[in-house]
Amino acid sequence: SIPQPLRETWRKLSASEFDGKEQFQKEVVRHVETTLARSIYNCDDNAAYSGTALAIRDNLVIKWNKTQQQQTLQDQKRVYYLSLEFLMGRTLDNAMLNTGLKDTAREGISELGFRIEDIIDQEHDAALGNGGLGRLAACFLDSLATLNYPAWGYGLRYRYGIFKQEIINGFQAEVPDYWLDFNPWEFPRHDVAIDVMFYGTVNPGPRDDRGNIKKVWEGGEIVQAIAYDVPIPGYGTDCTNNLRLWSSKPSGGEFDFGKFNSGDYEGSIRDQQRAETISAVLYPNDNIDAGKELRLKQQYFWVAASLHDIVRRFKKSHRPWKEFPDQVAIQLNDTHPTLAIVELQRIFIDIECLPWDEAWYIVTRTFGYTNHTVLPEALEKWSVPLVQNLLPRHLQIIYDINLFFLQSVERKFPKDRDLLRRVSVVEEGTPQVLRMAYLAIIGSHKVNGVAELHSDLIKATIFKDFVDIFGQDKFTNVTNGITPRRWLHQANPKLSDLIASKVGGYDFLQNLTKLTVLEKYVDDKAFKKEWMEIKLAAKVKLAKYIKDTTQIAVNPHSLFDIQVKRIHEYKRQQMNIFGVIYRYLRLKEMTPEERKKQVPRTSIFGGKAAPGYWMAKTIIRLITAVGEVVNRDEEINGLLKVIFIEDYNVSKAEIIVPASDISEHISTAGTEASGTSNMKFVLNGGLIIGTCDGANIEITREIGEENIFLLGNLAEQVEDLRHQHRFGKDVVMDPKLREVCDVIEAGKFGSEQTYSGLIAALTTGFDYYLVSDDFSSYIATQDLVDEAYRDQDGWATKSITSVARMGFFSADRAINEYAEEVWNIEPCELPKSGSRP
Ligand code: KOT
Repeated sequence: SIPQPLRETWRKLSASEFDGKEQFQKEVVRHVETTLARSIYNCDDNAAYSGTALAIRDNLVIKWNKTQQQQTLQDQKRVYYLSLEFLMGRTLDNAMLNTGLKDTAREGISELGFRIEDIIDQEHDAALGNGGLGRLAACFLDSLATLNYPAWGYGLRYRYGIFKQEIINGFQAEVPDYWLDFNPWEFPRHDVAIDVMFYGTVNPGPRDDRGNIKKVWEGGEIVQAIAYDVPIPGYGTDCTNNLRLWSSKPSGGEFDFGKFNSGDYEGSIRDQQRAETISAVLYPNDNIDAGKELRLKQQYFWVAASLHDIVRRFKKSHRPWKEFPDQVAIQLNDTHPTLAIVELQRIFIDIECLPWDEAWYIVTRTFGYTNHTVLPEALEKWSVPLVQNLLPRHLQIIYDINLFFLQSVERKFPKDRDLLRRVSVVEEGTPQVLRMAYLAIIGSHKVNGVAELHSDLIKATIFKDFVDIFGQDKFTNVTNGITPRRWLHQANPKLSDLIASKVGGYDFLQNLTKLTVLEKYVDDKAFKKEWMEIKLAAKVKLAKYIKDTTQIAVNPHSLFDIQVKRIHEYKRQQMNIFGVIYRYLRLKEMTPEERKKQVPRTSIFGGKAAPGYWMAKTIIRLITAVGEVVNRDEEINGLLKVIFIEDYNVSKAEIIVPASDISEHISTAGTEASGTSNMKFVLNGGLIIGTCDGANIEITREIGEENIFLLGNLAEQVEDLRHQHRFGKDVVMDPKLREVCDVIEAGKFGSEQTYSGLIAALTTGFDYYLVSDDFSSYIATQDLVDEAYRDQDGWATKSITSVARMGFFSADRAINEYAEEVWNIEPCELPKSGSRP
């Protein structure tokens, strides 16, 4: 260890955080002039962003180092959150708010000739995720740090995040998202390099201590994982956790010098590229399993590197292996990291030479598994030949895990052959496939769904047999949450300030149930007025954004009806746009006098379709085509506008979410596990129209039925309805929907051939998502929305009451539930430095 005098010298020289405006400015200018080698003469917004980010980063890094030292010293149990996706969005604004430096930065930067908003706007989103699952991981990191939990995230450092969406001639086109040009928020750790092997063979090796012949996996291809660390600051605390992202490169340097020197320059480059391909690109699928080899490689690469890192850290403490689950909790964000279970078992039995049972006991106490979907097409299944080839030793271990599991089932339920077939990790067929969700359940001590209905559904349907086998206690619910720091304070500072002025400061951002105080003000005229003015200002801001990007003018006084999320048939954007068409047809029939009485509406859509998902792309095309017709129809005269916002992402959500009057969460009942944008919209004073699905149900329970517009069939009716569509005689389509289909087929929105798939899904496709069953209820409920909106005072009451009752949906609450029920971890307090707005 380090001698005392040396320690003293270091302590004296230790970097310290800047304090106050002048020091901040000095740091910005220093970074602009030295780190960036620019000057006052060529410091544009982008350089000012870089300088500001680097200055803020310096403070962040100091807190980060202290936190990591403190956590190492305390040596408590840590949680490792394994997620293939972290949809972080922008960092600078969040870092300033969480560290309490925003006001300092705003003033400081303005004296240097810049507007903080313009600078914040320079940052490229970190878009390493598809949608809800990845954004949840990001919200959870924010809460873990805010609540001082010792926690690390582990993910992949994709060179390309989710593609950028362009709308060309009304259709989606995908453009690569190269985001790493300048990323001040990551720190390469070239010293943390881990070799990961693929392919190869399993051969008998020497005997171990107990005389068993060891299995040696060897001769494979080796790829190196390089760690890139990202600091994750908590709000109102110095706790700054770590997100470690792995990047792939060939092992043994730039390229194979053997090949290079023998003249095979191309070959050596090819090897390099093959290795780098692993972390090159995020798979752009949400709620779909594509089953590609490169994806399996990504999964193993990331899982192997992360576990190696975790095990190495544990070994430094020289504790016995049986204490591993007292030090380490690993949460699997869906089944994507399920190989971690197998890899840890492999490390224990093949490398650390633990007996199987002892190893398996430790493994199963370490892992927790969160399920995010019941959609059959999203449940991961890996082809056995693929796994055999890429990870031969892991396949053997999976077979053994499965064998011992099936033996235990056989003991508990003797002679139930069908049960064994149903719960086996290996699904028979050609080829055989591995059911990763089953492996995740068998290897974990807790399995959770993400909203009450969803958790009940998985127990009653896809995992029913496992509840019978393992008992109820293994299965639990942790309803999702969102971070109020980003989704209220950062996205909607005016609303946050107004709330703070009534509930006694900004404490509510760390204790969201304090919002209940707002209910006292529902009858306060002045408060209500301010509340609605803030909503209007947010709508004006969005209207400006729409004007700037689409050239279409929308009326901020119209009802803003927003549906932004991944485009998917189960989320039913098609029902929304059919409803818009229906509304358009009614408006066209009206006399000018009748039209004057209508509530003007702006229907706003946004979201990406998976590149290979034709139906989703067709839905986008229909939305843009309806916009082309409706927006330029002078007879309609602004009573209806249809907008598709290109390239929906986190930073755009921060503009869109505060601006809704109503947002749509209208998935077929039982299909949306939770949804989290529903929570974001309500927290910002928007009402919702939605089905009895996912977290909508709990939102209704919290805010009251009178404050939400519910529609459609219930989850328990879905199976029957589907059966009727398939086998019922003379099923006639809802006449309102028929009318809509007719105008589409008559070519009102361009060639009817473009939409033939969409129409066929409703007819010959047996309407799997039950659009025709819910359409009439949807239309009727939209009429109720119009009616309610006419009464602006009543609307304001609903809006305020809803926000007041949203405390439950803080990600802090969700994280505390995981900490207590799943991870068994305690916070690691750091000395606190001041409170902040
Ligand atoms: C599944 C497979 C691949 C990629 C993504 C998924 C996925 C995404 N599964 N569920 N989600 C969403 O997760 C959110 C967070 O829990 C939920 O709110 C949402 O309902 C899921 O669709």
